[in-house]
Amino acid sequence: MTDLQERTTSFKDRVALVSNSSSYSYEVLLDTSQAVAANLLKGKTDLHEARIAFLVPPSFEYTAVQWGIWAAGGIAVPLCVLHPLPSIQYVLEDTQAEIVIVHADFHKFLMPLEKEIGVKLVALEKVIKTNQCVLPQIDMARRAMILYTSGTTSKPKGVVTTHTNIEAQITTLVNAWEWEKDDYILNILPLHHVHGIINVLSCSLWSGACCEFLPKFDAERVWAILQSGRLSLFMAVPTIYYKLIAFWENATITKQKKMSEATSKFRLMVSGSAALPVPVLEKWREITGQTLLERYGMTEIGMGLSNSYREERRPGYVGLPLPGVEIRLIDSDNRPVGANQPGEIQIKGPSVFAEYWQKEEATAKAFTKEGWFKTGDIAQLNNGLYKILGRDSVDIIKSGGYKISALEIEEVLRKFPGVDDCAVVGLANEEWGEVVSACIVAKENLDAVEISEWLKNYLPSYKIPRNYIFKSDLPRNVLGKVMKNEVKKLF
Ligand code: MLC
Ligand code: AMP
Repeated sequence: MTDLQERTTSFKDRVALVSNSSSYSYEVLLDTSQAVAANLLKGKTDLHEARIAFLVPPSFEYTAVQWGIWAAGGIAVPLCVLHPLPSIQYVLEDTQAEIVIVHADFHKFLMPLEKEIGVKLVALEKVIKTNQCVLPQIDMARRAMILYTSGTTSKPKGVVTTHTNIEAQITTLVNAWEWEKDDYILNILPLHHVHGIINVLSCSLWSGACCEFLPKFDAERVWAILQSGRLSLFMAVPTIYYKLIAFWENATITKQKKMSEATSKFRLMVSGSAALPVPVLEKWREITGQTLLERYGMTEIGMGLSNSYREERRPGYVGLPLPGVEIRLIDSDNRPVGANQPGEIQIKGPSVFAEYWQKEEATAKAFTKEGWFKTGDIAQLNNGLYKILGRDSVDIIKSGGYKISALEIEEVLRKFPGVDDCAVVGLANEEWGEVVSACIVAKENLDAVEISEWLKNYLPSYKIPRNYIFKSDLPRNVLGKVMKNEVKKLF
């Protein structure tokens, strides 16, 4: 068992999860995850870091599978329920996962991959059925999870974290935000990224608290749950706060009053994964009385910087390093910068990931000689708190809290018949942070709707461009490189 699982033996009778209208105690979670482990081991003593992929919507079963893989000594590879087949195939091939645990809703969808790449589909019901065996001792230095993140390469990279990394990512937040066993949180985030997996689900379970799942965001349903009186915590990306505000604004005055009263009682509300626009923070404070705590994180590091739980939360700022996180800001000549000067955020500490899966060169490139992880984000220290200024790459887009590689979309777009060349950029937008937008050079007249429909075969909805323009050429510098900032101006 991992430390996370061991801890739960002290809260056995407490409710761990609320999922599909049922409650599950820590004891049931532990027993079911041990059954998953036994069903995966099938007589073996240890999975020895075999990659076990799973396509299961956010739920009790998702959690039991994740814990079961860990208990059996495997590496958990959560797949995204929104991804089309080619994106899933890429992850399965990259991790060389031999099996995928599949929820019944996705079985038919994944079936072609059994033939195509020889992966074995295992039905979720089979994996969670009662079973027992002696479980291996898990060394905390072992690899635990691979999450895929888009970056400055066209294909996403697998971010490998060990059990030690995960524990450090959890405990720093539990301490800083004073999680306790009486907390109750709603999870509305996807469970193939750290925000949902670590900040919400794992922190809750570490604390003996309760996590309720709502697998698909819906402003009306979220408002109903926020008003139920059972929640103490809420965490989301800025787009979700934007959408909740829009719903509140459209409600009657009587309903608005009820919503405001209920949310004013929360212990803590957190925003992250993308810059929180100050007007959104201010509006949320006006309607709920809650000053959102903004924090900064990344798949590779968990959370790095956070505004204070007890002291000043400065709008537009992300606060100070979390306990155990070392941070420095570095200029383009690799020298630390002083206060009020912009520099790249570099991070060190036990929460920083181990490696990009089977990408030695990319891993080496991501760290300095002294072992600092280079985030690519630019920040500055003003009056004692950090402010994020942006990123060093125009090829990374953040939309709805998802990190998206412009290069990945361009590579697919270039295959659309008639597309000669293209440049994908993120256009600033208060609701989405940035909106994916494509400038296309075409041999013939092309229809944007047709392009979007075709792209959906290869990319999830959040990566599909929402704006298109057609030009005879792309703006380039003297070296022939496309100037993305000029492309943005064309829209
Ligand atoms: C969807 N739509 C978009 C869009 N996504 N439009 C523009 N840009 C986008 N990115 C449109 C759809 O086409 C549709 O339009 C409508 O919005 C509803 O679509 P949906 O698919 O139902 O969207 P919804 O479920 O509302 O999604 C919004 C969301 C989602 C905010 C809930 O994006 C989300 O879950 N984001 C969280 C991502 C996350 O967890 N990131 C953390 C990464 S970890 P129409 O016209 O059909 O209505 C990380 C580290 C850290 O970053 O620091 O945390
Ligand atoms: P991901 O790779 O999906 O984990 O996204 C991590 C990236 O999200 C970081 O590198 C930042 O660019 C961005 N990010 C996360 N939190 C914040 C924040 N509070 N403000 C601005 N950007 C953020």
